[in-house]
Amino acid sequence: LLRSDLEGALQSFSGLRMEYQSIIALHDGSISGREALLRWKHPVRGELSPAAFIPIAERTGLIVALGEWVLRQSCADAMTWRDAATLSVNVSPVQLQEDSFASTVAAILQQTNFPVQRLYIEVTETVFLADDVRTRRNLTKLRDMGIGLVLDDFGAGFSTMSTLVRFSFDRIKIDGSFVKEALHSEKAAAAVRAIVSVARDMGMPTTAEAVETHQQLEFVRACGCTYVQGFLLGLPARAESIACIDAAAP
Ligand code: G
Ligand code: G
Ligand code: MN
Ligand code: NA
Repeated sequence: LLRSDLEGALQSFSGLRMEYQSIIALHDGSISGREALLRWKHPVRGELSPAAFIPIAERTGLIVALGEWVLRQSCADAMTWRDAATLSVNVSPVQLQEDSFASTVAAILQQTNFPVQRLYIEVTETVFLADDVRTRRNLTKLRDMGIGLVLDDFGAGFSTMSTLVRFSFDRIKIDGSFVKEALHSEKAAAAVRAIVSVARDMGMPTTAEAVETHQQLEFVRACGCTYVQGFLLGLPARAESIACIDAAAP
């Protein structure tokens, strides 16, 4: 059911849109970048979270076309931003298994004219589950092109340290569950401190996500996180409203 609806949406890209959430640099409070988040307004079911339909898109292979649309739309939207914020795009492990993925990204950058050094690709550590040679090739190509690689949802999966040891990422995003629990759980707090410490020793900045309260913000600041993201600092917003905010700024 959802599958054929998604196929339909992909024919015309109707109901699909991107929203963008600010990524704030803690050292000066500026907007360092924005993460592109896919949204689908289903004609009957209403707004669906990507968590509800990305798995279907992955199983059916629709994620390849969908992911390409996401990248092209995000790069085109980011070209309208008045600031030089970076753009972070989530990419599925299935996309990375396509031989052509890196060259597709290169073509989209060329078509949209988006500067390669402002693009970050977020991957979860499950990309390494299959130990797939095409995945490694794609990631290496992306990094050689000058695209930043972010290890997303860090700490939520498994074999996390070996992922960090065996592949070079430019940034780590600490899974939101730790931030949520840190103020109530000394163990979760210790996990955040440990991740920041490992990342720093490996030369990588960290992003704390899902920051919803001032207390959480002060906690991740005290831990030494580099960037923060979350409802406290900015809700995901439509592309048009970002262009407006920028235009209104002095
Ligand atoms: O935006 P939200 O919190 O609802 O996202 C839920 C999940 O969907 C997150 O894990 C997020 O990384 C993922 N997601 C959001 N947008 C995209 C996208 O464009 N492509 C892929 N592959 N995943 C996305
Ligand atoms: O897995 P990934 O980090 O890509 O997922 C980002 C998801 O987190 C998006 O779906 C976004 O809507 C959601 N998100 C962003 N800020 C917050 C927040 O402050 N709290 C919660 N619970 N979710 C958030
Ligand atoms: Mn992400
Ligand atoms: Na995440």
